[in-house]
Amino acid sequence: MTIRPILTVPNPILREISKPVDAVTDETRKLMDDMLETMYAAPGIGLAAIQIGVPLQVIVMDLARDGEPPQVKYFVNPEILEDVEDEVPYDEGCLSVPDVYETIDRPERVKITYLDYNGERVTEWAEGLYAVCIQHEMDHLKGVVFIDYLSRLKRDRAVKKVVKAEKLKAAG
Ligand code: K1U
Ligand code: ZN
Repeated sequence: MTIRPILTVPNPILREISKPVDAVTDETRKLMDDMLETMYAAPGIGLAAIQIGVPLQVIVMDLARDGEPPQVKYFVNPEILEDVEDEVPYDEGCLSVPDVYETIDRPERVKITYLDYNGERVTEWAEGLYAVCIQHEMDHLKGVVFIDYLSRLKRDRAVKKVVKAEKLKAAG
């Protein structure tokens, strides 16, 4: 498994629309393995393929808390079938916008369908952090980053903060 670099804003690749995967093959599984390794190394609780520069509809997630056994989930070609009207706020972060956390409102429950690691179809309701995270990750597949829900002022500040931090990192 390989840890791959995570793209950060304002990299235009993060704005690309991800394409559906034709079939879940060993190549797709290798991508998912690399994504999981990359997500754990970051560390994070979710990752979309476009965040490592691959424009395919693939997401990995592990919502286990410290000390809990892993709860790894893989999503290929996920779709939202239904959501509820009620929205809940959550303080979201994003590995592509490091060290920025902002409160975003999203539907509290969503019914999703996707192919898993073995290419089997799964259809289920997601709620709580699972609902927040899958909606955040599925936004990435549409080229949407969570700061897009903020005011222009807050969004610009967030991007500037990331660019400055990246410059400092590059300078050593
Ligand atoms: O960049 C990403 O898409 C991953 C992102 C997922 C996410 C977090 C919170 C709300 C919605 C979506 C992250 O993983 S940010 C890092 C993070 O939340 C975290 C990191 C270490 C421990 C616990 C959480
Ligand atoms: Zn993100």
